[in-house]
Amino acid sequence: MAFLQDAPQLAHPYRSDRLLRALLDRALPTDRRVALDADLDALGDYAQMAWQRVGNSTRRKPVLTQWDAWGRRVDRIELTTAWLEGPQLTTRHSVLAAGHANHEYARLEQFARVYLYHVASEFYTCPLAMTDGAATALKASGNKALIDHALPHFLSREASSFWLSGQWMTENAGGSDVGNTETIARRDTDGQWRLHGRKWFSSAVVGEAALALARPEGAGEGTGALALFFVETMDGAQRKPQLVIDRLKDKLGTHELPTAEIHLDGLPAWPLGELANGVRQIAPMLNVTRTWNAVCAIASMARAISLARDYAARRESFGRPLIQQPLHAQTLADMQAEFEGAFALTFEVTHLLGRVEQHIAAPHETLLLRLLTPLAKLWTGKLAVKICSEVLECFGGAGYIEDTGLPQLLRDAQVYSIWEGTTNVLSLDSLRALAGGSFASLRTAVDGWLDGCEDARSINTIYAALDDAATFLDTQRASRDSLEAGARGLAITLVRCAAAALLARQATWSAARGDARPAAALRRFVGHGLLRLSTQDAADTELLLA
Ligand code: MFK
Repeated sequence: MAFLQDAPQLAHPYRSDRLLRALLDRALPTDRRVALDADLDALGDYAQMAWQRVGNSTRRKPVLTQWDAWGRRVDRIELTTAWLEGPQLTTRHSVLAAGHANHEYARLEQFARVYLYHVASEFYTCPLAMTDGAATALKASGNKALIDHALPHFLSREASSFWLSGQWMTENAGGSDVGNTETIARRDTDGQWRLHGRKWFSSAVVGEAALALARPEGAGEGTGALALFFVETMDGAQRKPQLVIDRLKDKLGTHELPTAEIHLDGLPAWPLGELANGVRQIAPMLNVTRTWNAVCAIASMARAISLARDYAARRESFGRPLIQQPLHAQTLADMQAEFEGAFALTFEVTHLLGRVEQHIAAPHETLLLRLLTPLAKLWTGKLAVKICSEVLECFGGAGYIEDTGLPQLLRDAQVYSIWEGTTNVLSLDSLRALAGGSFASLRTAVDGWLDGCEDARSINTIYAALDDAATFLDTQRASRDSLEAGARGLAITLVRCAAAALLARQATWSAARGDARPAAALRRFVGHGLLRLSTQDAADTELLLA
């Protein structure tokens, strides 16, 4: 019998995830930790089932049928099985509702669920993120009528009353520069606002509602003149005729996600607040969806690394299992350390978000959250691509073959650095946060995270990198152009410092319980270096682009 290689097996994503378990053990009070266990276990079961199911089926994309047999416009979208299961599964396990519970750990517990569910969800998490963001922006708006009307649906624990919400922001002319939005809000003779325009990326078009940016007719130009509106998309079981789906996008990855181009032809709309400053009003939504982005990115890394580790133990070459080959082992360990840093950082953001939302955060924590949110998003987005690419290589040729299920990991990972703002947009956003004084907050937080840490070398490296970043910020401030040119390097340096300090906190806690692995992750992560500052010559940049 010729040799046949065993496929990688997916270890139970919750029961076998020592990182998640240790984080929850450290961060949660015992009663909360115990209460959470059943949901996480069930979502881990679902993830394992979904991985096996996908391996036995031909993947399928959603299908848009625009016209019925008799010529009526129907814009019907057939979804994949995981998408059809989404509403039942996520309401049963309170994936959204848990995040809006009234306690400090609400967001941490919610995102532990998201982390376990995401890959199996086939990016159903994308419209869930939008819905969570819409719920958050609605609450921030204080618009009681809309809150009473929509929030119970967005946060429902019953699939039958659950609504998905979209976020309709991106347009052809707008892109990242949302101030170029062309959609117009016009009042009809009854005084009802109606939206007219074209939205270029809608990943929740199968939902029941959306928050949309539009320019009230006659308002000025730019971001400040935009207003934020709530819309509903359905008339009973039918999509409203003023919402037309032009086509589904043909994307590099996230194939199961029905991302659509739509146009609005007088869709009724209700302003959330004042008829201006819509970007300011949608910002709470952006910060929540960016947190989802980071959590989904680390979930993809966790999946990729888990499969690579399993395979390394099964696959023998050159006389021993791959995991015993020194260079392969080092490659896996290097990835693991980077992943652990990203994991620690991302879950700290979720905990901070919960603290800020519950109004129990110290002032420095509020500023810190404002800084760490774009940093977590931009860093995990890039790291997911790097890790998923490396993992494919760990499988050799098999990693390049579609029906192993592995190439999809890389294709899907590429979305994280684009979805909800590119790396550069987020780097510039981190400058906004730094202008608000968040650097000092980061230093204060790092002091706390390093409390009790006995790894002097790591401590010194973290503080030295923070000092260099502070000097960089001071010297570059004189020129906005050079500050912006260096924003990505600065952002990644700061986020690596924060992640290292958080690894140190976990290492201190785990060492006291006899687990030496987090300390190894800290040493390895710091060993990869923290500084990524870039002071490239602007004249050279010009020459290189000429
Ligand atoms: C899952 C698979 C998905 C399928 C594929 C998807 C592919 C991607 C599809 C997409 O389109 S995803 C959406 C991507 N787009 C974005 O995320 C938007 C990117 N652009 C930005 O983030 C800009 O920074 C932003 C539009 C938010 C602001 O740009 P501006 O025009 O320069 O606005 P400005 O004047 O700086 O900010 C306006 C206000 O918002 C200011 O407040 P004030 O009015 O009080 O001064 C800002 O401080 C505030 N603000 C901006 N960003 C904020 C914020 N406040 C809090 N948090 C933030 N992050």
